[in-house]
Amino acid sequence: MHPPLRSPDRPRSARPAEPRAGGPATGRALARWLLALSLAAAVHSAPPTSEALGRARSARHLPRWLFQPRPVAQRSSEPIAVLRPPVSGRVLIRAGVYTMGSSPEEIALALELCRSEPAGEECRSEGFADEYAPHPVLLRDYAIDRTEVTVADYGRCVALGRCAPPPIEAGGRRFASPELPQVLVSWNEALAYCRFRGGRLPTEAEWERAARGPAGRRYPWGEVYDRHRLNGGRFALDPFEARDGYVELAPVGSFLAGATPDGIHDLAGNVEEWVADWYAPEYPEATEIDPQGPIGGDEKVVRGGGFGHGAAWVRGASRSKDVPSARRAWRGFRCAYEAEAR
Ligand SMILES: [Ca+2]
Ligand SMILES: [Ca+2]
Repeated sequence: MHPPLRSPDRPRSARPAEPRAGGPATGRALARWLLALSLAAAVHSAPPTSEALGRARSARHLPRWLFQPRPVAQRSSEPIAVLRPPVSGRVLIRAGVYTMGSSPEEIALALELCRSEPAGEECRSEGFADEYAPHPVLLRDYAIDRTEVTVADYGRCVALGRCAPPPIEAGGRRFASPELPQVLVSWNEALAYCRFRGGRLPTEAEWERAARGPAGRRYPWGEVYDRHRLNGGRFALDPFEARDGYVELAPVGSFLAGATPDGIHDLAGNVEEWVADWYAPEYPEATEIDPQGPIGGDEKVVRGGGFGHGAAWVRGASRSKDVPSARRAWRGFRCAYEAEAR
């Protein structure tokens, strides 16, 4: 589960670069400090059962380049603007079986990754126990957005009166650029947008299949973490990581080398993503067919980690959760569609 635990008493281990946009320097510093505190407050709280813990321990689609290329500054720290066509559209994922969830060995590796972070002494294996048990899942054909839903996308729905305007206060205006992922939306608002588009939120199983592929790779691009392939962060009092080019949000599709082989972007990092399912602290061991998650609950599943999360929390199998009404500056979503609706 993520986001990582963090101690407010821990000294700052490093200063990140200044944000790309925002208000006066002191205002930005305050905003970032508040965001860091908010990230810390959003710590996963529900420990898994001792039974789950014991087990954990023992153990396509052609791109449509119909748009004019537009300049996109790919790295905020470099003075070069990289011209590339915008990423858009959907990817069809064919029906098939894959293994959802993590083995005890994979959970142990996640813990190792966690312990390598600046605040690694706070890592506990129970933080990842909810990825257990690995189990076969059969999914039907479905389609999923290539990118996180953008501010421009969401704004079209707002303009038509079909979506609620996001509560962007003065301090959050830096999150309102058209090419950035839409943040500060509740689960219900995310669902309303996807319905407006003729879709729905992806199930947790669909999201994980999109990120891990049929063979269950660890990250969208492969097996090894590489901070240059995503907009991520770190497990520390100050979770911001600017060495990937972005302190906070990045324009969607900025990390071409971080896409899945079938061209789905930012499934690791940038914004963590709402999915359809209610949260349950463990998976069944039996084979599931097109699982939809529990029939009810208090919290919805969130996937993929955001710009404040490190290597362990941006794995394709990593899970998090939050109450449906929550709005976070590091959380967005993407939509899924029935295959025939493409
Ligand atoms: Ca970053
Ligand atoms: Ca993401």
